[in-house]
Amino acid sequence: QMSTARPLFSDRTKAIVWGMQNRAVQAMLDFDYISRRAEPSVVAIVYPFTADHKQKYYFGNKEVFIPVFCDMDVAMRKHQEATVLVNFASLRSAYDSTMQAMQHPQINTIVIIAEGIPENMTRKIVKLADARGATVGGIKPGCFKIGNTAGMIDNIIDSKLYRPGSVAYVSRSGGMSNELNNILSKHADGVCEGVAIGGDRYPGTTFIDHLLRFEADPNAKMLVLLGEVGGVEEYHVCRAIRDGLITKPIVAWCIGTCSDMFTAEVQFGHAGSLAGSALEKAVAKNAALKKYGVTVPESFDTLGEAVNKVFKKLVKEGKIIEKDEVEPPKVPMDYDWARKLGLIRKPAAFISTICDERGQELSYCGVPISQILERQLGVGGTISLLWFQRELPEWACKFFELVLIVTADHGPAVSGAHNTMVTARAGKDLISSIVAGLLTIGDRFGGALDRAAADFCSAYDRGQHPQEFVNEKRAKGELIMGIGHRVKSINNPDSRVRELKAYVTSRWPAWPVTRYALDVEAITTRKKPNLILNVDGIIAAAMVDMFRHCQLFTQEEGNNYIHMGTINALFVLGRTIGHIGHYLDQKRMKQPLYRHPWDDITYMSPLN
Ligand code: Q5B
Repeated sequence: QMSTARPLFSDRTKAIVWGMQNRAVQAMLDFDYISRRAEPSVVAIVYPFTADHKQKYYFGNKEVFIPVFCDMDVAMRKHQEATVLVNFASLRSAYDSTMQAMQHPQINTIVIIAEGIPENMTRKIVKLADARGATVGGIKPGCFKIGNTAGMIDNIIDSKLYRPGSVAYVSRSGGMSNELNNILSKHADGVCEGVAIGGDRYPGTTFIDHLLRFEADPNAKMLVLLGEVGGVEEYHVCRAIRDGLITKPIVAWCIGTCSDMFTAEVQFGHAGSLAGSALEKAVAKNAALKKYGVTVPESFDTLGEAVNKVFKKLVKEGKIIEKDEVEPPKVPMDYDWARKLGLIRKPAAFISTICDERGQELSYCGVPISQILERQLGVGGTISLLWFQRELPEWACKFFELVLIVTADHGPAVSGAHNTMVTARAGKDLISSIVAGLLTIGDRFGGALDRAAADFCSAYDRGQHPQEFVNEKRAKGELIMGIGHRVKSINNPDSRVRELKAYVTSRWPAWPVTRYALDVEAITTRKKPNLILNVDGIIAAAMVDMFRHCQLFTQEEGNNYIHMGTINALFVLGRTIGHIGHYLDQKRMKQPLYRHPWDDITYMSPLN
């Protein structure tokens, strides 16, 4: 169905790729570069599921932009120089996109990669293809490479596909073509052009289409056909030889000669590789080819030797003049690939030791989340892994959860909640509003935990009597962190503190620093009833005891955690829950912009 003389590809062939196949496009550009093409072979990409944009690729070590169009017709109109469509559409959309492409006369070759297109659709495509070539893969060294044909760049270099040889071949599939690329580079001077027509029962083009093209191509000095069991295409080749349409020497082999060893009919991988009659068997086709003067080896294993024999003869006859090998330009290796191969290393900008999301399953400090759920480690266990990089005992994890519950909120009047509400009512978003609230956390409000922990444990470690500690603080004019509350007192006890104290004193293996803090409270409350051990203070003292008595931290590690700001984090985390609640509450009730009433502000000018 194809014009016999028309070459499919030249070193100026331009293609449009259907589908966001970044690797395949880059592989084509890498091939172009080592083939010393002046320009990349891919001029546009069609991808209906995106807006028009430009995609970056490398041409050698230069970055180039290739336009991506969501509409194929626009891509064709803007790139009328494109004559090839490499269609990576899935089996569901390959038919429609191919039919659409065939409405553009500029396209003379369509490469369809999808497998599994229904045969009735394939036949319609083949019928309409008329004088166009449809293949699944192909390569013309020095000129053009279709998509992923011939594999990775090192394979292409190894098979010398960056410069033309003298042998043109046609095969069924990419895998078979790869074998030939290798064999022809080792046993002859390499490939002049190679095409894989696909393993379908109704291929877009046939062996004879390409062999007739190769016959007309003065650069193809010898031909290779790698067929397989199934179909009768090889007999068309025999007839063409008989009729003098093919005169160049051919080496051929049909794979699947072992099919006779099976009692039943066997299908070999490809849809078309099934012998429907004795004629379609590989053995019969090999015999027929041999009868018509084709060089047919004893087996696939000796295909290379057969090629070499014919090649040497042509060299001897002066029909092939071997050229000096020229090194191809070096394609810079992709960073990711080089790293995978262990060829390069680079100091990482960040180190992370708590979480890994790269594998199949997210893990927190090495524990997969499915296990965290299965073992019911809960939010406390998750904090234990992500904050402390170890699995803390159940009593500690439950304590974290208890802290989150009791610190989640303490009414709309406290600084944090107030700020969150004012911000929400000013029309700000959730994050701005909760952050506005969180920013009030500090020594006076909710953020006294770290300093309370540090002060209580330092005084305890120094063996300082609680009274001396209170006196020292007073002498220095410092407030005792973790002591005192605006509304709670011994007369109006804080139930949160009571709950936490009950939990710690019943579950902790030892709680000397908590004991010490309670002794301090006994002294301060004698001075003023509101100078109680507050919620910050009890959490702080309990955390010091946890670090020291769970047997999972050294003293130094425990102290480091205290000085890092870890304990305040518990209040921050808990109170975030409440701030979110206040934000949603204000939004739900569509509360207007807040303006503080004048009568609640005393205006005093220093000049009055
Ligand atoms: N005096 C908490 O003060 C508060 C003293 C003290 C020695 C002290 C104050 C304080 C340390 C920081 C701290 C966390 C500002 C508190 C929290 C979360 C919350 C909040 C909520 C929630 C309260 C009156 C007299 C003065 C002071 C003396 C006070 N504190 N002496 N050590 N620690 N504590 N913060 O009531 O002789 O009269 O001059 O800074 O632990 O934030 O619910 O509201 O969940 O949201 O304003 O629970 O204690 O007392 O400053 O008027 O002082 O007591 O020197 O003595 P007040 P002040 P004097 S929990």
